Amino acid sequence: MTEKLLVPDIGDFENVEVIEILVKEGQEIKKNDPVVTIESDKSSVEVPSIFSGKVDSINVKVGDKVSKGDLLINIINKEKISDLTKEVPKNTENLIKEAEKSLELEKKQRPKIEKIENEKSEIQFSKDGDIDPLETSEWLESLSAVIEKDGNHRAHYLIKELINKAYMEGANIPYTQNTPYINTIPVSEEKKSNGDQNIERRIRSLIRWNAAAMVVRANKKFPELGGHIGTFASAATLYDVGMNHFWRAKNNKFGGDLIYFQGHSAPGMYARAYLEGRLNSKQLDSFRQEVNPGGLSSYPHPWLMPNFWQFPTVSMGLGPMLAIYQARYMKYLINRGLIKDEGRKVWSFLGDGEMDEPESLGAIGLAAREKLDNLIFVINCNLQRLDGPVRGNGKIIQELEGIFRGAGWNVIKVIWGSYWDPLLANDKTGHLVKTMNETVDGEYQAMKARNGAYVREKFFGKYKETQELVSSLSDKDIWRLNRGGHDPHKVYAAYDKASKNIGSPTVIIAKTIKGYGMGKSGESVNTTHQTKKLDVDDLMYYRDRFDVPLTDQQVKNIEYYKPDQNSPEIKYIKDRRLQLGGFIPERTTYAKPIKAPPKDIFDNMKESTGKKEMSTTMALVRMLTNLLRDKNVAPRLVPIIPDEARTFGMEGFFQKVGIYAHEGQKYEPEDSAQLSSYREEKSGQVLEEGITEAGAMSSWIAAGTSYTNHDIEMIPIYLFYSMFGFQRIGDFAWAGADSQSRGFLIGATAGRTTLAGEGLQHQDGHSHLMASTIPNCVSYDPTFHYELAVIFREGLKRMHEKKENIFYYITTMNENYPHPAMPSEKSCEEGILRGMYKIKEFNKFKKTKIQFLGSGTILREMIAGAEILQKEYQIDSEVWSITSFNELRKDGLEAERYNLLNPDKEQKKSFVEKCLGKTEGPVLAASDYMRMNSDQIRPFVNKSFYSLGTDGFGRSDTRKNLRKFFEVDKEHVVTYGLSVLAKEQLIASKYATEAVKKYKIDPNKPMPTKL
Ligand SMILES: Cc1ncc(C[n+]2csc(CCOP(=O)(O)OP(=O)(O)O)c2C)c(N)n1
Ligand SMILES: [Mg+2]
Repeated sequence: MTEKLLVPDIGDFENVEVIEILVKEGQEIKKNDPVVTIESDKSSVEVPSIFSGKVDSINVKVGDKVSKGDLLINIINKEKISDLTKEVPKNTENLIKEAEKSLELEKKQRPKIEKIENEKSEIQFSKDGDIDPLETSEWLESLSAVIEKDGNHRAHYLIKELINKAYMEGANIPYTQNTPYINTIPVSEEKKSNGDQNIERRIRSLIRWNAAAMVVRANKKFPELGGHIGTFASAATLYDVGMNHFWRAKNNKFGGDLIYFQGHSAPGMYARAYLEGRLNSKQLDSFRQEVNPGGLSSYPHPWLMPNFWQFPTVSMGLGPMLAIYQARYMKYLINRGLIKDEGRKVWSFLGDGEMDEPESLGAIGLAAREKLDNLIFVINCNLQRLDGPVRGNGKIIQELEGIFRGAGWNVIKVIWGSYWDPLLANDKTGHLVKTMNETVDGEYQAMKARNGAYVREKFFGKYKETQELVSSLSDKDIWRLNRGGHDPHKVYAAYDKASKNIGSPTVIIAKTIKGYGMGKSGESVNTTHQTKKLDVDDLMYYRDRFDVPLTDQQVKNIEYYKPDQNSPEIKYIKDRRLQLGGFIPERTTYAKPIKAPPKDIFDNMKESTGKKEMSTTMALVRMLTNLLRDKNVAPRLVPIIPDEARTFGMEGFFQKVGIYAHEGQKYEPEDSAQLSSYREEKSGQVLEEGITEAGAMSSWIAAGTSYTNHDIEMIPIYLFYSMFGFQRIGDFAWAGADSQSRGFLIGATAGRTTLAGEGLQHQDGHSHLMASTIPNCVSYDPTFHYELAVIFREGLKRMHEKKENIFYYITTMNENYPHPAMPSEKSCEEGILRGMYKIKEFNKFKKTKIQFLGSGTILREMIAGAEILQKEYQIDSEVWSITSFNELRKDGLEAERYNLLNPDKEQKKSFVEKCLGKTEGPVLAASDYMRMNSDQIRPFVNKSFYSLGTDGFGRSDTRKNLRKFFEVDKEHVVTYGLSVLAKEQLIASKYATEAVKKYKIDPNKPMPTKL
């Protein structure tokens, strides 16, 4: 029977234009196949069929205006579906089922309530302030009985219920997110390592030594090189346990765990790679000397060591956020069925000082919300940052515990080493834990800078109970009481628990000593961070401290130590890595290229839009819609939006490809009956990030480096307000570039006068200049839809087919205007890509000529100005569309450099010179950005050059008024054009003077930069 496919509910729009018919009469179509594309002035959306069948007749044509209920096509179908609203969007019932499924799964994954056969904990807490000790002990006994009989979880449940009850009865319960200042994992629950502890310690000592030697040798040679010893010295055990037992490398059977190393601990990774035979001593001697090939980079930089480092982390705060979004992206790929779920983990190593960065904590809520149990943070709490203590008057570990617990993380504190276990077990009165709780970090730090006697006096001496506790220990014994982060048993137990945790991310907060083992030259002293030179005595101490088998003379020579290939140490270290699948860190890629879409995919964008007006943002969204029909490209697109989809007219994507949500959609959206309803789905494609540019950028980097971290090439397209791009998250962009991310950044609503009403904080007049600071960023400021299409397709080809390590920054605007057809000259495409081509020539009078160079929306002002000059002043001109001043400058600089270095060879011409060399008249250039943007090509123009631009603070007003204010409207183009010609003595100056009057321009108005 024949069914009528009507225009569904499209929200508040009426009379929207049909811009594409996607089916033909007689064609067999399936349910959900797109039938037509309709476009309002804000967005374009495909209308899917709600029936399967054969297209009987098409009732609309391109250009028709339609509203809800209008007939689109008749379909001869087999199954009858009567109620339209039931079908748009897809069956809500399915969504609910999916959500229920995920709830069910979660329930299954939840750890079973097990009775844990704990030895009765011996740790007790001081009873200060207890008004009824008997009653307290009764309650505590009851609790112990519950733990004994029904396990920890039951006890936890009862406590929660008690708290709830007290709260409802009006009790003012003090809020606490903290547990006592002791290890989270009780001794009885510690999983023991099966590694050879002696040999691991020897290996660790050699790594420590070689790392320190590398830094000291470099600085002995060239004191300006710098480097850090203290950071790795504090973290060596944290890394070693991971390397020997937990971190699985990528190989042909497994995708590999991803480790974000703390930037300043890089020397330790080089020192281990040296023992593993991956680096030689010559390379170690090139630490921080990278200009010649083979040098080792100061910190993790994939750009500089592309086969070694995976993640740039040294700019504090970027690592934690990138790691969170990496873990989230890994789940995204799994949930979209693009990679297998192999239980891979993301580990991120952080400094306690680094946690001060807002970015470090900025996304921890997301990690918990998305249940990222594939993520493990390890915070190395050596209690110091660069200048001094992190929290001298407080306790960083407790502070972080509270923050992470509050956010919903699984928190594992590793504070005390095994030597403390018997003391804690004997702490019958609770005074030891009380002292631990009361001592602030400044004291803890000072104690480790002194000696055992000092610790006895200051720490254990506080209470007579604690004094007694250590009365049988010598000062040396007290000095040996170690911190958790230096105890491989405690670290192993924590890593083991973290790796098995289900349903939430884990943070391991480990207490260590900065400069561990460096003695008076560095251990726990405020200056440790910058210690990079050790004198002979210090080196001898370090050797003895870690039993490194070097003679005094070898120590004086600061020699590296590497045991023989067949030594047990080298065999062990290699065997451990073999067991874990290979070496870490290592950066490889086996991703297959994505075939760029056929040339004709954007053909419709090369035609004129006639009178129809459209913004370049809209043109871009149209292009993306086209791309979603290309079978190679479509599944690889990762559209990323920080809560601006509607601003950019992208809400059609919600239905078409869905919003990624790891739990699916547990609710029926308010707009469920509408075509562009808000659809969240487990396999959704859009990353709708909410209002976090830093988070969105982190997702972009994760997707843009997918080709190396997951061996699958993906195409991230991140759309944002251009002002909130580089300016807001420039450091992430720099790290993305270092990571060799490939993908598109789209600075939408760009241009200081084009985004009219939004004002000073929104109007971008400089993002292109910022883009130009990143060497591998290719940037464009196109005006017309065909320019955008040519640029975008080339970007796909260069990045994702040819795998060039570049990324694209393209600005798009929200001003609607008609778009002409692409000029037919063959050279046009090359010009668009290289940065300029001639778009118009006014050649009627052949007397006086001027060259206009414009980009973005201001090109249109120039074309309009050129027309006025022709019509009213008989002045000819050539108008050039500048798609990228940045690209032109790069090309110009290269030609200039070549010419200067090769004065006797044939001189190269810059592309600017090739274009403008033979033209007549002076040049006037303008864009919707600061003059510096167009001034970039000034050195390559062999004639008088003037520029206009939008220097100064933006402000809200109409586009017309703004362009007048910044002097980039057509009237100013005319006036300045005349004035330039007068200055060049090509016309009389009176024309310019008259124009100033005619257009009511105030020549005495201050520079807009001063207003
Ligand atoms: C964004 C940023 N700001 C400042 C620095 C300079 N810096 C390098 S290390 C450091 C102190 C780090 O302390 P912490 O995070 O505790 O690491 P630790 O070396 O103690 O392990 C600082 C301020 C940086 N690398 N990045
Ligand atoms: Mg620190």
